[in-house]
Amino acid sequence: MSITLDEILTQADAWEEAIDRTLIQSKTWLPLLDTASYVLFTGCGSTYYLSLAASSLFQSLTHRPARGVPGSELALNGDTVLGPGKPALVAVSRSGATGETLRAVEHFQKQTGGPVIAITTDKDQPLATLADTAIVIESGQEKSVVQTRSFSSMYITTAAMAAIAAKRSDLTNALHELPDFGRQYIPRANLVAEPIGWDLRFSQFYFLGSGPLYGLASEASLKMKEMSLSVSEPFHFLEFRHGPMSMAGSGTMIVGLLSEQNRQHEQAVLDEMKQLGAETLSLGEIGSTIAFQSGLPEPLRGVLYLPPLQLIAYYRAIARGLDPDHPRNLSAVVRVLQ
Ligand code: F1P
Repeated sequence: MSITLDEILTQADAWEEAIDRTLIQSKTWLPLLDTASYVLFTGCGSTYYLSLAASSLFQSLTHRPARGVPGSELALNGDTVLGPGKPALVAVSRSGATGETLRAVEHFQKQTGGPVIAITTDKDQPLATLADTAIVIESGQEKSVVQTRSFSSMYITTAAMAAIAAKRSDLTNALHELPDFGRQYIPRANLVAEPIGWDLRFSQFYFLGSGPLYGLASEASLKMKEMSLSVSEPFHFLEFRHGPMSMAGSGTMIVGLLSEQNRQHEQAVLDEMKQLGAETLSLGEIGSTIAFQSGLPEPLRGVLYLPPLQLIAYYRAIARGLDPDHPRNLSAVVRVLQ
C-alpha cells in the first residue's frame, strides 16, 4: 500500500497519543500560557494553516487574544506581529527543523523573552530543544512528504490545549472519544472520498470554511495542490461571494466545511454556487454530503473534516497518474532561513 494512504487511514492511532501527552504534560505548558496576555501560534506550510485553525479555536474557547502567523513573518517582519503585552508562542512543526520556524522562535525569544511551547513529532530536532517545553507526538511521524497524520495529531494537541486552558471539562472528557470514533469514521469517509477523487471532470477546487475551519480549509486546499497538482484555493465561506464566485461553473468543485454556528449562511453560499453550475460537496455533523454523526461537541470536530479531504486529494493524484508518495518539487523539510 502507498505510504501516504496508509498514514491517512491509520491516523486515529496518533490522535490517541496526542490527547494523552497534552493532558499529561499540562502542568508544564499550561502555566506558560496562563501568564501570557496573548498567544501566537506559528508554523510553515501545513503547520502555518494549523496555526490559523488553532489560534481561532484557542481564542474562541478561552476568550484570550490569539493569532496564527507564518514562521517567516515572525522571523522577518516581527514588528508586524508582536504587540504590546506579554505573549507566549506555540511553535508547530512536524520535523522540528524547518528554518523559518526555528528563526521565528529565536526572534520571539530575543524580542520578548516570552515562553515557547513546541508541538512536534521529533524530539531530537532543534525545535524541541529551543523551546521551553515540547509536546512530542512520535506516532504522528510520517515517511510521506505530505503531512496528513502528523497534521491531524498536532491539530488535536492544539484543540486539547484550548479545551484545557479554557477549563472546559466537558471538552477534555469528550476528547477521549475521538480516537475510537476516528477508527470507525475514517473507513466510512474513504468510501465517499474515493469516487470523488477519481472524478476527473473537475479542473479546479475551492475549499470554504469560517472560524477555525478556515485554517483547515486552507490545509485541505494545500493537500489538493501537493498531491494532485490541481488548481485549488481556500476562502472564508462568505468571502467566496465577493469576487471568487466568478469562477463557479462547470468543472468547478466547491467544498464547504460547514460549521454548526453559521450553517444556514454557509449552505446558502453552496446552494447559490450550485445554481451557477458548480458541483458542491459539504462536510459537517449532520445533513451534509459527508456527515460525521459523531455526537462530539463542535469545538472538537475540526479534525473530522481532514481525512475525507486528504483522501480525495490522494485518489485524485492516483487518477491523474501521479505518485502521492513522491510529490513534485517537494521535500519533507525546508531550510530557507538558516
Ligand atoms: C512544514 C512544511 C510542510 C510542507 C512541505 C515543507 O514542515 O512546509 O507543511 O508539506 O513538505 O515543510 P514542518 O515545519 O511542519 O516540518
